[in-house]
Order: sequence, then structure tokens, then C-alpha cells
Amino acid sequence: MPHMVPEPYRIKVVEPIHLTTFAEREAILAAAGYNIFFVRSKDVYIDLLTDSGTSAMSDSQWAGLMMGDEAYAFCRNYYSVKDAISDIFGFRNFVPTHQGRAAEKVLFATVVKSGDYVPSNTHFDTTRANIEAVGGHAVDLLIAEGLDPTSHHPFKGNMDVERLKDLVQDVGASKIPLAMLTLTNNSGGGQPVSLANIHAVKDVLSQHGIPLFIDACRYAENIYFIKQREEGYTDKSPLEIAREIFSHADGCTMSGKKDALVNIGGFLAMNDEGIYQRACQLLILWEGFVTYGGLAGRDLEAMARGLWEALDERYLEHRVGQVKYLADRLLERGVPIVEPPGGHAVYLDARRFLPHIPQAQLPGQSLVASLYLKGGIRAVEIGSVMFAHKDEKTGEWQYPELELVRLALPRRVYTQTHLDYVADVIIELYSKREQLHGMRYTYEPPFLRHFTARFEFV
Ligand code: P61
Repeated sequence: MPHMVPEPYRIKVVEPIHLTTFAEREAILAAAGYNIFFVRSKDVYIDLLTDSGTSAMSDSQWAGLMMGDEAYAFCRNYYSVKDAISDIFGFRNFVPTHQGRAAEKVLFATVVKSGDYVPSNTHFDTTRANIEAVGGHAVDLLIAEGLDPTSHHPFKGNMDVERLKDLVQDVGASKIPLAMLTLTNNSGGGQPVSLANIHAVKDVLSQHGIPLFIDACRYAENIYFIKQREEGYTDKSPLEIAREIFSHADGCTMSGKKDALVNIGGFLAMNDEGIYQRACQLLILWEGFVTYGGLAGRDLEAMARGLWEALDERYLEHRVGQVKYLADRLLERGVPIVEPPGGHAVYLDARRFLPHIPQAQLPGQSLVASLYLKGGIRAVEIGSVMFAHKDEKTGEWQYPELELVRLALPRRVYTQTHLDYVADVIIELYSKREQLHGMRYTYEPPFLRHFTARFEFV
């Protein structure tokens, strides 16, 4: 049996959860059109839809809520966040935002012009959408190993530095107002980026005067991988590694709903005064005054405290350990997953899990529906439902390379027993996999299909 690091906390408040019967789940899922997004949270037993905004806050964070200073301008909680950002990330300027995509919107509207290129290891969907919204091209330059679910490369989130050089050569530095690195790489399985890669990327960018911004959503989890896997960092503290990472960056966007351990919040930080001044103008237009940016004072306080808590090494050891524990339990029984597991989620490889179901019959969606029917578990499909598209010329369907089902673990929410339950359900499903059927659409919306599509079993 794989080893599990015990939870470095004890439980003070509980929220009841309830497992419905199989017959109830059949009716619930059918009424939801077999789309898990339409299932009510109360009808889900273990909710692994996302790790975003689903963390359990600590007693210190809850106490911090009572310290909220709800003054419109320059409340004291603004300084708690400012101090945390300056101590951890080292950036001189920041604006709070209500969540990560708002920080992205302000950043790209400030620095990207129509026709510009923004390279990244892999842009997250909100990041890509915000770049495209201002007419920019979002370019993914992930190393080849990052797309191979069986590769054991220790840093599968790395950017391909040669491809970055080629892009600069091809389009010219004047067309690249900034480059980004997503830590960890969510769209690529939550895989980490090494400090050596950050360094190498920054080197290329510096030669051409291009700033580097980091999508810092899961930077603390990335730090833990650097500490474990990269030579020279074993004895460094997470804070020391954080400072080294961000010393190479000119700024960052952050969804506090991940590694700041809050249910809402985010920020955009940078050194450059000019960018800061322009960002402040858009922030006031879209989010709120420059010291609260769409958040209450209490939310700012919870985020400041959460930023520090996520750098606690015992917390990170347990957090990344939970993901590894679930992954190891599945691997032990031959269940195909993306290897090695990343920092926030285990990704089932639906193509290898259900080889008898062709991609046209949506194996990932079938697995998501089956996980719910079998065990009341909510996961999310990251495969054909999310990404398949019709070729403009031929009208033929183009299916994505990877057909994955993400099991994202909320932070500090579920215990080892919950993970064992999840593993048992999946192992049982895997042993009966040839009984699972493919799916087809009964309603196929034109955009962001996964959120509102309806399905039935073939
Ligand atoms: C998630 F299906 N992630 O993983 P915001 N960068 C990165 C993220 O992972 C991220 C954001 C920026 C989510 C929530 C989510 O279509 C979807 O605070 C690496 O959510 O604005 C969010 O941060 C954006 C899931 C978002 C989705 C959009 O579950």
C-alpha cells in the first residue's frame, strides 16, 4: 500500500457530505443531460471538479476575516497583501483583483496590442482567451515530453527554449510584449517547471528586452517539485526558492483561489512603474479602487495569510503527497494515468482506460459519467468534449491528442479515507471497463461546449 504523509492539521469545523443511492444518481445524471456541470453540489459525494476556490481556510484565515478593514481606500489589509507580495515575490507594485482572469485581463489590455505574440509553456484557457480578446496570438511552446502521458521527465512543464528562440527570430522581439510561464502547467497535467528552465527562458528574453511574467496560480506546488527534483535545492526553504524563481520575473498574475488558499481573490504584480500606472486605470474601471480591486478587506486579509501558509513545507509535503498517494494507488492496479502525477490533480488517461471506445464516442465523458454513477465522484473531462473541433475546410472532426479526466484535489479538504474511496471506485470501474459505453451529444452548443452540452449513452 502506498505511503501517505499524515495531514499536518486537525479538523475543527465539518461540512456533512452524503452519498446518494445508485438509483438516485441515475435519475440525477439523466436529468442533468449527463453533463456533470449540471449536477447540484449537494448530490456529489466527493467533488474533484476543481482545486480552484475550493480550499479549506485555516483558523488563522478565518480569524483574519474578522480583521477586515472595509474602508474604501488604503485599508490595513491592503498592506498585509502588499507585504506578503514584496517579501515572497519581491515585486514593488501590485493591484488586487477578484480572481486570476481579472489580473490577466488587466495585464494584457495594458501591454498587448493587436497582432502581438505572447509565448508560454502552455497558456491556461482564460489566459489564452484574454490575449485573444485584445487581438494577440497566444503561443504554446511546451517541451515534447510534456505532451507524452508516459514520459517520466521530471519537469514536463518546461518551455522549449529553442522554439522560443525561433519564435523571436520569426516574428521579431518588437511583436512580443511579454512571455509567460505557467507554474505548474495546469493544461499539461499540473506538471512543474524547473528553475534551470526559468533561468534559460529569462536569458533568451533578456537578450531581446522582453519581460517575463509568471502565472503563479500553483507556484508553491511547483516549488515543492523543485525542492524534491532539482539539484541544489533540497536544503533550500520554499521561501528561498520562491524568491529565486521570481527574481527572474518582471511580474506575475495570480489566482489566489489556488496557492493562496482562499475561496476568492487574486492579484497582478510587477516592478515596472509605467505598467503599474496603466494597470491602475483599467483596474479602477473594471474591478475597483487600486487598494481593493473587487475584494472586501477581509478577503485581502485571508489571502495574505494564505500566501504564507502555502509556503509551509509540511503543508506542501502533504499536499503534493496526497496527489502522489492517489496516483500510486491507481498505478499499483494498472490504471492508466498521466505520469508522473503533477501537483494538484491526477489525470486519468481515458484513451488507454477505455480503448474500445473511439474518440468520436467521447471516452473521457463516458468515464466522467461512470465515476459519478458508480461512486458519486465529480471529475472533469479534458478531452474531445472540451477541445475537438471541426476542420474549417473538410468539415471533419479533429480530435485532441490527449483524452483525459481530471481528478483535482481541493486543498486541505479531503482525508486519506476519501482518497481510498476514490481509488477503490476507480479500480473497480477499471476492472469492468469493457462494460462501459461511449456517449453522443443530444445538444451541442457552439462555444465552450463542455459547460452546457447534453449527452446520452450510445
Ligand atoms: C481550474 F474549466 N483554473 O483549474 P481564475 N491560470 C491557471 C488556472 O488554472 C486558472 C486561471 C489562470 C481553474 C478554474 C477554471 O474554463 C475554466 O481565478 C493556470 O479561475 O480566474 C484557473 O484563474 C484562472 C476551470 C477556470 C475551467 C476556467 O479549475
